[in-house]
Amino acid sequence: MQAPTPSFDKGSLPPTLGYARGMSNVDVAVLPDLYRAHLAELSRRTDGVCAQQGLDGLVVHSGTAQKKTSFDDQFWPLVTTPLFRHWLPLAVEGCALLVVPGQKPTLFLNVERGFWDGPPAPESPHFWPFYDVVEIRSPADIRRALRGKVGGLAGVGDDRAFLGALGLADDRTQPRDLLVALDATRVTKTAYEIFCLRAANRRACRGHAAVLEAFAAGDHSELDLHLLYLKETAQDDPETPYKNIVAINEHAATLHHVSYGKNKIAAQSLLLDAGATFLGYDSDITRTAVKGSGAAADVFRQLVVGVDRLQQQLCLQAKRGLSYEALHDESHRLLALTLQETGIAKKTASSSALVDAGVTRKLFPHGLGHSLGLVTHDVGCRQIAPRADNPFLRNTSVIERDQVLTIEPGCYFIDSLLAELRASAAAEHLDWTLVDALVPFGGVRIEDDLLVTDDVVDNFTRAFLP
Ligand SMILES: [Mn+2]
Repeated sequence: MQAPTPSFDKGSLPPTLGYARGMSNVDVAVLPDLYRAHLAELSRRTDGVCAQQGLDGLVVHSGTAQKKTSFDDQFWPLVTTPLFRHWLPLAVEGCALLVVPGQKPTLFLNVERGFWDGPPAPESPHFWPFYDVVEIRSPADIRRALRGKVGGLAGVGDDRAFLGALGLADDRTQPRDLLVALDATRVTKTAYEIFCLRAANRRACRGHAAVLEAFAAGDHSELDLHLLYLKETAQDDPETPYKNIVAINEHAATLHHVSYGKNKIAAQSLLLDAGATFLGYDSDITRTAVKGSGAAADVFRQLVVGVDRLQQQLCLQAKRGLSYEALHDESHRLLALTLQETGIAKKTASSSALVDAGVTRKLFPHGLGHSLGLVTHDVGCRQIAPRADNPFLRNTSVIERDQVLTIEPGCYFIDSLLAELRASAAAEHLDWTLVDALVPFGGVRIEDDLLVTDDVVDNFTRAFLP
């Protein structure tokens, strides 16, 4: 085996990987064994895909940094493709992995460096011994190393030009059937992946706890809370798995509110949807907090408690054999009950009428959740489209053991959707004076990440955060 370039420290594994401030570090002594077993399982699954697709092997591209605009020389931070990250947590552009059934995988490691910048060091060196490393400086070097023997290979990644430069035929770069089959290999998680996803939860929960504490203690700007979260989780903004959603008051009705206000304001409610990564695996967590007094604040607080309770009920129901879409439907039934309890729905409206008339879907317009792993919204569980009344549902699979899922019901007061509701026959079911009083609170979402096991559901998030 050729040694990796000296710019990468191959050194021995540190006893712990420390991230979040104020909490004990993650013990990583188990990583090499977990990773060995992960690679064996990943190889087994990939071999199956190659056999099914009639391929001799795969070339997996790491990624190419994207320019922000052609008028400048600034680049977006590199995000490696999940196809590559499934194998190893190395964030270097222009690398490729050659995977051939029965052989040790070859890592074509791009060592071409200018003097302006350099690649980030891997978070952990545990993966190096499992690859034959060949140093390259361009796709042409890979093409030479393959010596034209690419007939039976297919290439996957973001960048068709890169794959084409390896000599792969057009119909062997990014074949759709192959990508769908590879997505499916990410649906159930290995013990290594479960370890990483749990650690990513632990890291994010520290940030959530700090932001919720600060929110309760005083007034802040959304930007202040965003920066506090980054500091507490030791993440730079581009390193988070998705842009933090930090929404005070009515901003919580904007489902992806990421344009943080810079002024300190008197807050009544806060919705924080923020995650963290661990060795390339994501967490995705949402909490909603309320403070202040008054009749409307009391009802909103009751709504937060109600959504939190139904969310925990749904987590307990996420068992193998159930279709995720049925669980999504169940979330609407439970939300209707909460609308009755809080008085948002009139006593004359039955819970089934609230669902059938579309009231719950105007107040909770997004899907119940999604598969989680190397990508925050992983796609392998949405191989078939949802029903027409669940257009944004990202998981239509049957729940199975070793899936990692989010459960994230919500209830929002979104101007455009309230206008549609007010103009419809279903308007009679709601107490509009109360709804109008709740608009300044924006909305509520509660989201946990959980692992489906044989019996009990393993909730990663609640282990670290109430
Ligand atoms: Mn989510």
